[in-house]
Amino acid sequence: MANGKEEVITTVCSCHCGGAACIIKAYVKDGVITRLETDDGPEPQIRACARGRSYRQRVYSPDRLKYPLRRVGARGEGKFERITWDEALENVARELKRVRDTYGPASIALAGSAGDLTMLHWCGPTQRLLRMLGGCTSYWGLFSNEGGNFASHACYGTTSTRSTHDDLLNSRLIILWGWNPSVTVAGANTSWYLAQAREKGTKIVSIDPRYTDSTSAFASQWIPILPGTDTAMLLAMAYVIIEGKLQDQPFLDKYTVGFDAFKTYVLGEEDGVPKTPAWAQAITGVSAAIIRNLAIEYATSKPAALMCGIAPGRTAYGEQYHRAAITLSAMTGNIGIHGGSSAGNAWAVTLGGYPFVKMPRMTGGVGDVLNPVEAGAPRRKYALSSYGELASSAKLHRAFLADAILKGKAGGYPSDIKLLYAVCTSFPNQYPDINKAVQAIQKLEFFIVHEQFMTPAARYADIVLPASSLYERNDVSTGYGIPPFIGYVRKLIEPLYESKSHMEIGTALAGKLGISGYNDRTDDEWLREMVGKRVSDYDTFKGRGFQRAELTDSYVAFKEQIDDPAKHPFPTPSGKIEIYSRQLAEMCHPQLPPIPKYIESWESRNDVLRTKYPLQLISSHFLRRSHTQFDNVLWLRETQPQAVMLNSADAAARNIKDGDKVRVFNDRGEMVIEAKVTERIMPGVADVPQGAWFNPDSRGVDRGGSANVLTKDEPSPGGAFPYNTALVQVEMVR
Ligand SMILES: Nc1nc2c(c(=O)[nH]1)N[C@H]1C(S)=C(S)[C@@H](COP(=O)(O)OP(=O)(O)OC[C@H]3O[C@@H](n4cnc5c(=O)[nH]c(N)nc54)[C@H](O)[C@@H]3O)O[C@H]1N2
Ligand SMILES: Nc1nc2c(c(=O)[nH]1)N[C@H]1C(S)=C(S)[C@@H](COP(=O)(O)OP(=O)(O)OC[C@H]3O[C@@H](n4cnc5c(=O)[nH]c(N)nc54)[C@H](O)[C@@H]3O)O[C@H]1N2
Ligand SMILES: [Mo]
Repeated sequence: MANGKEEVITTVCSCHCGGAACIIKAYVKDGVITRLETDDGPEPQIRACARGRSYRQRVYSPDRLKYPLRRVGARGEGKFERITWDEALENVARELKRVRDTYGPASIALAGSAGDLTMLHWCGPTQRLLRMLGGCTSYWGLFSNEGGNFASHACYGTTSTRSTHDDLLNSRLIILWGWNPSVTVAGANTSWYLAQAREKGTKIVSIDPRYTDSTSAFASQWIPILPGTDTAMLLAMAYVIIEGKLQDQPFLDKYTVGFDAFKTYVLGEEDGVPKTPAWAQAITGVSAAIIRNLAIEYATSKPAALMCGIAPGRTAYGEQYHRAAITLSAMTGNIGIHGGSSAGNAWAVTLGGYPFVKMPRMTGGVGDVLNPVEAGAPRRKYALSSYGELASSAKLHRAFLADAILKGKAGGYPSDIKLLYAVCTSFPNQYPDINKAVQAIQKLEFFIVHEQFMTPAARYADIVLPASSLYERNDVSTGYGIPPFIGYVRKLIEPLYESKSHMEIGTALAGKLGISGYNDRTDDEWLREMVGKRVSDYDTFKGRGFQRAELTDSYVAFKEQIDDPAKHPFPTPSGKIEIYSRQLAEMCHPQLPPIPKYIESWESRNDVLRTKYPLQLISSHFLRRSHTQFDNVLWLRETQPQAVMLNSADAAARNIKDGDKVRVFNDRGEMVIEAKVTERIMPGVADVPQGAWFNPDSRGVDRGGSANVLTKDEPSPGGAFPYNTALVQVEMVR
């Protein structure tokens, strides 16, 4: 409304990050967002980070997609023509029908992810549409922590394993294991609680190949470790604890099954290899003395919080790391108590009784339609009993998307994919082995993308439908179910140009496809149903912009199970924490053993491939981006260059100086990128921050520095994406 008045509206930021639902105070005048600020109210404030505060730059970015586009050049060439919405929708509807009728609905695949961590406008509306059209090939495999999920299902029977992070103030020792919440947020205020813990004198230790911002701000000890070897260190810690009889045996006897089998393995009685600190030193690069000291400290500093990040689990056999960590927290009796940690994973959701968990989303509790393609499909062989619908064998693991397009049913995949519909995800950019994904895209008959910018995903599409931004539609954001609050995302301005929301696009396509009953409500009616009774009054919540949980104390995962095990068994087959899993034993998969074991990864330090590619690559999450999102925001770009982090010894051996242009390559791909030479990463490891936009030159060399030109599409047996397992070489550009 153009009345010259400036309104101040409280809303929240939401994007695919570890915060999501951080408070934004938006200034809006004459239908234009003029300024964004964040929470300056009472503590604990829910303050937005640099990304949230720069969101206006994203909304008003000159490269916002303005109208529907149809490809005119070759796929990936980036040549498009403007078409009308009507033409675009006709074209999409025609192709969806053609592919469904010619090959069957399973030939249509949905690629989806978060976009924003909101309830309504994500890929849910498209999922609903495709299911109503007859179904589609859908996916399983969380990019982030499928290894952690597998381990949590195996040991606890649930993935809801996390306490609220204010409980860290009750810990005597905090171990940040591959966890860098100063950058990844991990729930607004996690860093604030860590800062308070440090001020109180709590010892904080960080175990990470990199000296992270969290290490520098909070930790008094940094233990660099070689990627993918964490399980070996955890097993050696278990060895020290067993050797010193420091385990909490009454806890193990009362709440767990299978410790004896684990002990037999750790002591070497099963395979002749005692998992001693000296054994682990040779694998991990961490000295035996440091492993021994930390083990004793952890076992004798109760309550102690083993805060397990999920990056060490995004490795070739990532689930073993998570299972070993859970076992260690059980051995020290740190589960279900204030100041402890279940070690499930530091990103997990929280268990029942906590008001904002398991919020329904569009096609995730509300607006559900069953997927006819999955009806009657048998369970996947290696799915655990608590997996629910994710166990369907008709679902494709997302890491295999490219391979499945290339090989189809003949290659053992559930369907022959002819049409790909990507919403709120960056395929090929964020999927392992981009170069294979690019080949796969060429094989598709049709590729539809909803996008806000000309991203690598949009560049390969046949039709690009311009999506509205977060502040151009109403929604509700819960983040990952981590923060003790939810936020109302208020529509601040009308959708820019011709952009539309995902729900509007779904509704318009349903019309073209003759699907009735797709959407008979306003966005707010949907949201009101999703939020349900979780807020006392929906309109008050909407007006205030957020609601906090009324918690009288920090929430502790599994407290009920520990306080009253007879009444509250663990949701596992045995009712106890399963250090030994009979389910896994029955699967007979050598790389999914019933107790956690160290399995050396492919492309490890001992691989012969290392003569060619001597460095272990990891790809950390970057402060100035959420994955690919915000990469085009110039304010944020100024803060950090996209660069490969190299230890000065590795750089010197290659004659590389800070800021030099280097090639990073292996058999899967190659990029040219700046080098950041530093002591903040251990020798032998290179880090390319994930999420940069793939930008191949005429020789196919990526000039954007997108980590996935180097990664491999081979998930762990439990389903973890192995983003942090890859060997590379780095050389000066000649
Ligand atoms: N700013 C920002 N925040 C984000 C995101 C983002 O893109 N940007 N993404 C969000 C999402 S969806 C997710 S899933 C989370 C991801 O959160 P994380 O997985 O926790 O983030 P990473 O930076 O990949 O990894 C954390 C740390 O683990 C270290 N690490 C890597 N490999 C290993 C290993 O093998 N062993 C050990 N011990 N450490 C290792 C890295 O050096 C890094 O410092 O972050 C969320 N938050
Ligand atoms: N090498 C490597 N690769 C990784 C990782 C890693 O650690 N290393 N991490 C993995 C992890 S944990 C994750 S979760 C995935 C993330 O992978 P994705 O979820 O695929 O990544 P995003 O960048 O969030 O992609 C969202 C895309 O949707 C578009 N979009 C369309 N509509 C909307 C909308 O309405 N709102 C918003 N906000 N965006 C919209 C955005 O512009 C963007 O291009 O990446 C994974 N890839
Ligand atoms: Mo993620």
